[in-house]
Amino acid sequence: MQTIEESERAFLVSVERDEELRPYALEELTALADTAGAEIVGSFFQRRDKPDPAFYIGPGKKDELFAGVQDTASNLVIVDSELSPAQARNLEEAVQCRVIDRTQLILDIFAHRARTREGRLQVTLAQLTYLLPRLSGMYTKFERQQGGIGVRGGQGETKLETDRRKVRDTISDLEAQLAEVRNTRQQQRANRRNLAFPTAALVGYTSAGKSTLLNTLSGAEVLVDAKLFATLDPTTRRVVMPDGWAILLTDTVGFIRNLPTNLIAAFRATLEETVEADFLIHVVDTNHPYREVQREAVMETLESLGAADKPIITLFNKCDLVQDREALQELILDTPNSAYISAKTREGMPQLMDRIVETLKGLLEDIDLKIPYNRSDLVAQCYEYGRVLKADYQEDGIYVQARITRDLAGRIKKYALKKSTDLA
Ligand SMILES: Nc1nc2c(ncn2[C@@H]2O[C@H](COP(=O)(O)OP(=O)(O)OP(=O)(O)O)[C@@H](O)[C@H]2O)c(=O)[nH]1
Ligand SMILES: [Mg+2]
Repeated sequence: MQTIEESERAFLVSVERDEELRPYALEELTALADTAGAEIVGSFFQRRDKPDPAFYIGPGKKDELFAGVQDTASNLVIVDSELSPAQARNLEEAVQCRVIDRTQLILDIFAHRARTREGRLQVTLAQLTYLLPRLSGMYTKFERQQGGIGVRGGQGETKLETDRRKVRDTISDLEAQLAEVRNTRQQQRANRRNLAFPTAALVGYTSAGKSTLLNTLSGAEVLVDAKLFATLDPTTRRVVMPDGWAILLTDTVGFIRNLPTNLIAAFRATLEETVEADFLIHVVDTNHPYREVQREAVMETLESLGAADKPIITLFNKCDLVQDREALQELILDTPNSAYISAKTREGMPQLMDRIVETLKGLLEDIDLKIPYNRSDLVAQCYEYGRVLKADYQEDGIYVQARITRDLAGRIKKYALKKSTDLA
């Protein structure tokens, strides 16, 4: 299901309380619209405490907006927030052309980007969930007479009722399919957890450089793109630190300001990689003029996912673009557990490794074990999922001093000689 067609002439509309956000709001919306394939021919910004409940923009501005749309011969208006069905309808009447909102725009991009079955199911489900309460308003003269799923283009109540039922049926069907895919994924994750392997997730604003970093660290070939939301489906790679520590690192979908909550819900499964990780690596585009707005949006999203209290390493990426080294130093001093790096030039990789190792140590436990010879596989696991400080092969068993993940420690604690102590 695709909302935007190549080279539609789009006119952007943004309402913000904060005048200072004006250039950013429009720039980001431009990048999104451009990613979706629209041609941006004009824009309209209004400083306003709250969007108008009926029109989104102030009703007094309708004529001005209409003139702008006319002058630029636009055939599509893209609004920077999620619109209520009424706002969308009224705005369409006011500007006399099709109106879509930020959610539809992001969904459109996601629809293009989804590669895996789960990704595609999630996007379609999110699209239909978005569509369902809006069906009644969709039979306007501005609606395109085509549409991938056959729910558009009709007239009248009966058609509406049939369409609603069809959409609901499709939604249940998609949910059932997704449940199945999720089962498989959960199984895979459970298998991974069994290995008690430390896992980390790369999080950050879209285009911060997460995929570039994963590629740099692991030699993976993850799609890197200057466009937004290059990554939609998660990729996991094993990353080995120079002194033998290893983690499983997952690259996942980027966050964005005003990410609608139902979209977050739809991507819950994908984002579970983030929620389940032992720690997070927050990649920041250091040179971005609205870096702090982006950092805040990421932290808010993490909070809504219930992942904000995990250990976080903050990486100030793209430092190759920053001239002022002192400013970088200051950022590091101001931010706990942080480093500045360039995923591109590899600057700062040793510091990043240090941060990872330090964070790992915080996740590990010191443990003294006496392992019977018939369970020598556990010794191997200690080597693989932590650090073996000493292994002494005595007659009555293998005496092992190790620092291992809490998961593994929990599973083999019956072989512990004394109560384990947490590493400070
Ligand atoms: N100069 C510079 N550019 C970088 C660096 N890291 C990434 N980039 C560029 O930033 C853009 C976005 O990089 P990605 O790795 O795709 O970003 P991402 O965070 O994975 O983005 P999404 O998948 O969209 O969330 C690309 O054009 C990269 O080449 C860096 O350290 N320095
Ligand atoms: Mg990416």
